[in-house]
Amino acid sequence: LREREESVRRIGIGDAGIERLRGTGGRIVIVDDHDEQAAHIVAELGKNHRPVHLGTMGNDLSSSINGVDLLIINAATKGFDGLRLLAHLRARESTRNLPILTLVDTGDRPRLLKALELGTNDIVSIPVDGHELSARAFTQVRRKRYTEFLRERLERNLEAAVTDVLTGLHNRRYMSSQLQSLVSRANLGGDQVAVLILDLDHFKIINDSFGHDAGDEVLREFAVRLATNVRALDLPCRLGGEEFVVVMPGTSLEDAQTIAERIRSNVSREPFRAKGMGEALTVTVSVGVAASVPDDTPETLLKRADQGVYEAKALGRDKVVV
Ligand code: GH3
Ligand code: MG
Ligand code: MG
Ligand code: MG
Repeated sequence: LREREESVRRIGIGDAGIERLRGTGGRIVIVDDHDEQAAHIVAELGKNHRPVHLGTMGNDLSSSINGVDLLIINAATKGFDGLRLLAHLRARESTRNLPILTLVDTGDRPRLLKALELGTNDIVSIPVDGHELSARAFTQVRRKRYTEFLRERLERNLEAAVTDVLTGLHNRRYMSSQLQSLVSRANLGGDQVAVLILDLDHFKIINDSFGHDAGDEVLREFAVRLATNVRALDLPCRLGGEEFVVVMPGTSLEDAQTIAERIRSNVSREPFRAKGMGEALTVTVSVGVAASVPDDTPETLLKRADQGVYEAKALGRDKVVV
């Protein structure tokens, strides 16, 4: 294939214009050893000041295809078999969805059918009508752009669905799903899982004294301290309000208690600073700790940790209770 690619003439117009690819233009690569026709295609696609970047297949197929919006293959090149190139691209994971427009001689039904069968996105007959080619090419580019847009939006939404908006920690939904599978695994003889529930002390006073925005800043600062005082595999989450949970896979009650104590002392030792608060403010947190026992459910496990929070509050707050 490499030899065949090398036999394809270069008709590119250099590397300019990649920055201008957004909008209706696109990065289009033409595989055609018919000079005149290739020049005609280049001229048509570049009309109306469309920011088009054109190139030809290089020696390295994967790098020359990287970032390309549309490939135009002449199925009737002399140098090599365009349909084999099409088949090759469709067989590879990285190029399976690459938009491809195939040029087929008018009346060459076998090649036309073969190209469709191999998965070309569209066909343009030779001799090439510039307007038609342009319309079909940019339809493919727009479709690709829109597909990319939808995929990016989907990824953002999926991430948003498991992230707490205020702090960037995992949210309750994520915590529940992770805890569910960790508890199930523990019950099947897997590693023990521990949880901490952390509830800021007298948070209402912070809000009432300094305002809701300052309260939010305290919550964000607390989230940072939480995240930086747990281990890499631990999952710091915000349930809502001033209530947080850390899910700790493969952790004993004793180890969880040590980490809880580390968080508690870090929080009370270093005063918090937030905009709108004149001086730094001492914040404290009450923590309940529990580790899974046989036949636990996420609910029974969290209930024990919650009981710890309740007792910590009763004992005067700023405490860890197992
Ligand atoms: P305790 O020590 O018993 O936990 O007292 P507390 O004041 O922390 O507990 P309480 O549950 O009475 O009050 C929690 C307060 O948290 C009340 C509510 O206004 C505030 N709050 C809840 N969600 C948010 C939030 O997202 N941002 C801010 N700034 N405040 C919040
Ligand atoms: Mg409360
Ligand atoms: Mg509280
Ligand atoms: Mg609370």
